[in-house]
Amino acid sequence: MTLHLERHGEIAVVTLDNPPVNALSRTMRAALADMADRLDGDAGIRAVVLAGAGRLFVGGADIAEFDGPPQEPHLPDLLARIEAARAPWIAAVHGMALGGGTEIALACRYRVAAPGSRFGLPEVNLGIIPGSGGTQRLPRLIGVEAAVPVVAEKRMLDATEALGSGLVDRIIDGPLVVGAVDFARDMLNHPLPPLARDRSVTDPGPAYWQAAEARIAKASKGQSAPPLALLALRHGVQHGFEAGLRQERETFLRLRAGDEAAALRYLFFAERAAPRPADLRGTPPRAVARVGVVGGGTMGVGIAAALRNAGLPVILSERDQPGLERGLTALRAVFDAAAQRGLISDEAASARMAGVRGVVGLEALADCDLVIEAVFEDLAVKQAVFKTLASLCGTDTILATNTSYIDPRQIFNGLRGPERCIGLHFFSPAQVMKLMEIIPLPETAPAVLATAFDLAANLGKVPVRAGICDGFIGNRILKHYRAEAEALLREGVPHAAIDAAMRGFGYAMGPFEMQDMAGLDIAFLHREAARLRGETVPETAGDILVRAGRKGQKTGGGWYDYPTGTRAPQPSDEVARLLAPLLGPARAMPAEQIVARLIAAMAAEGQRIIDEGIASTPQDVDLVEVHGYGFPRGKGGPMFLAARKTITGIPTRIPT
Ligand code: 3H9
Repeated sequence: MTLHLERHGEIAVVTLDNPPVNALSRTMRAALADMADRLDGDAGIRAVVLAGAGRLFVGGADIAEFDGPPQEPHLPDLLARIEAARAPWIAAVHGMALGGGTEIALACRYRVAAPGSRFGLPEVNLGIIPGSGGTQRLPRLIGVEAAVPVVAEKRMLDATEALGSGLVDRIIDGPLVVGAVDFARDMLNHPLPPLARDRSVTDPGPAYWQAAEARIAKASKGQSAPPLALLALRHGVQHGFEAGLRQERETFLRLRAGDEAAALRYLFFAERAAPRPADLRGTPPRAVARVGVVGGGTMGVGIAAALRNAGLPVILSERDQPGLERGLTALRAVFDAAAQRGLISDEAASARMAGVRGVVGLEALADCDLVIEAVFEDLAVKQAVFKTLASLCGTDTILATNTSYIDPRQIFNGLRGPERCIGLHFFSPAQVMKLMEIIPLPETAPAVLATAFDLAANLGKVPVRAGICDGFIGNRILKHYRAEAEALLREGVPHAAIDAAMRGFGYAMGPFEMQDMAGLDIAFLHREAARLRGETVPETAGDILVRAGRKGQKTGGGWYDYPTGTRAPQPSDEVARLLAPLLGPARAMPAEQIVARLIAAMAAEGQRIIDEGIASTPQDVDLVEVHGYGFPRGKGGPMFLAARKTITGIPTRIPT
């Protein structure tokens, strides 16, 4: 960490140099406070330009410090010190100013920016609100209506918008610091504008606040920070800067010390560690320019869409023309839906489809750098696909299977060049779900593994390496989650109560509702296959329902009834009758106890998975749950909760 000082005549240039993102760590804050004192004492200095070294201005406060108590000098005090400086400070922003980075710029007398630079207050992503005046200074500079989306809804302002709204005073084409020094010289001849804190702000009135409150509450899906960020901003608008600042700081400190912020910080660092496993450092990935996808079903279409969304040309292969037509139609529907929802333009939707070549058979995949198989989950079918591919493709074509359960060693057994084979397990819908389980074989070459991680990064996925076992990480835990839910059911807890408890915890749906949506038959067939292999798999309640034709929403009923045309679950008399012999006497159980039982079961299996080396870290297990299975982000993950013991009822020692 260094703070550089250069003098350009009467103008001082102070450059923050704290790689990788110039975070405002305690030492950086202390150095800046000392620098402010030093420059105030230097009568030859009439203005100070504050810039950042490297690829961005400032990425915010140092998040790594948030697990401990706040340490002096506090950022709000440093910003007040900069505001009180004898010579005006001018923030020169390039790349990004985020969180405390935007806040320090707001405390400066002026702001100049490089073209393309962006300003944001993404604190709510970390379960906190801006804690150094962002909720107070921004509305005073750009108005309430423009500030609310930035403060509470993660909206970023690019340099042009920032200039238009009054956040930025000048966009500097050419070298930023040179331009900022010129700007400073120009400004010496003008009276100083008021500081942001001293500017007036107009209250937009009750109708505006009501609408903003409703919008933000809806979008924040139970997370507490966004509505509280709005509240702090509103308090300052209605009660003055100092009162607003006090409310902001009090809220920031309370949230910072809470469980939700701890969970979100934990995931922030886990997500950044995941794409860069230590053992692959120094192993360059291979270039992937031509990708083939085998199978035009739901998974193949989703994978093809994810590849196209990342700009990769795709060859989609099906075994016959009708299958290919269905796949291409489904793929077009994905892009059209994205255009209809305003996520991409109509032209972009057409361009994405134009980058797909549909083919019948596997011959056209011979020249691909990577082929991802997403055919029916059947060993013999997958083996046949790869046997043909291995005979068509060179040994440098990476062959990947999207199996969700089958041992990839069996799928690739006996193939030429096993070092180019790997499992890439996407989650449905693959163009949406962030998780990608990467399953290397013992023979997989490090460069192939590195290519898989690189591909995940290009697709915007969260990669997690998994060892080989039944269901890898995610589906193995899912099995135990469902088994525990069924154990509760047998103890007499109604399945609707179990679903409601898990929804209350933060899942979009409970375990039984989820089975109804995904279909009960897949897991049933999986159990039946194990039974056929001679394994002892006890009859489950799910088996009873499937045998009665209740496979979920698609058959109009599973755990619940779904009267024609609805997706809203209704209690089912038939289910009650079918399961009556299996269930204990009806019993009420508090929701927290239900949640604790299910999370404990997940954490216990997660621990076994780590102990067996199937997952490398508890963080990896939690990333799988959060990004592949809908575990509520604000809760961190089962391993996080088990380690923190924040849920009553989770055993202090996870049984192994
Ligand atoms: C805040 O400011 C609170 C204030 O309101 C009040 C305070 C009183 N701190 O993402 P990357 C690390 S809260 C510490 O891979 P990219 C990151 O862990 C903060 N470390 O790069 C990684 O480390 P490693 C508000 C940080 O180019 C490395 O930098 N700010 C921080 O894809 C590279 O990160 C935010 O929420 C940090 N603030 O994206 C912004 N930021 O190499 C959070 C990054 O060891 N950061 N690191 O794994 C980001 O959104 C992205 O990192 C950024 C760069 C866009 C900056």
